[in-house]
Amino acid sequence: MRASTNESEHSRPQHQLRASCYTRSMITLYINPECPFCKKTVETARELGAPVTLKDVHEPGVTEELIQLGGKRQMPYMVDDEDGVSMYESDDIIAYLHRKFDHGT
Ligand SMILES: N[C@@H](CCC(=O)N[C@@H](CS)C(=O)NCC(=O)O)C(=O)O
Repeated sequence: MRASTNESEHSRPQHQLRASCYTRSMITLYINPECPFCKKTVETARELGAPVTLKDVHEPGVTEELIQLGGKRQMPYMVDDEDGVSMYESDDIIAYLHRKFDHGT
């Protein structure tokens, strides 16, 4: 018996299709890749096929940009240019991404 019909194989093309609906990224996530709060936020964005641009605070100028936009040095921080929404707090960002991109359930 072959294990060729598992869930992940079938769901992958759907994610790709969803991601391809967008011509450009409108969500920016300011992250530190080692930060567990950032990791779970990025993972959710990937699972949902959300069009996200990641900005790593280790890169020159990114921390300054984050503080200028949000007012403090804390990661993750999300900016949604399309809807004019921005926020700190990983759980709030994850809930927001689900509301905006999880059309499956
Ligand atoms: N409650 C916040 C906690 C976020 C947090 O503690 N982030 C840490 C990195 S893991 C941070 O921003 N530290 C400040 C710094 O690295 O300068 C969340 O869930 O997003």
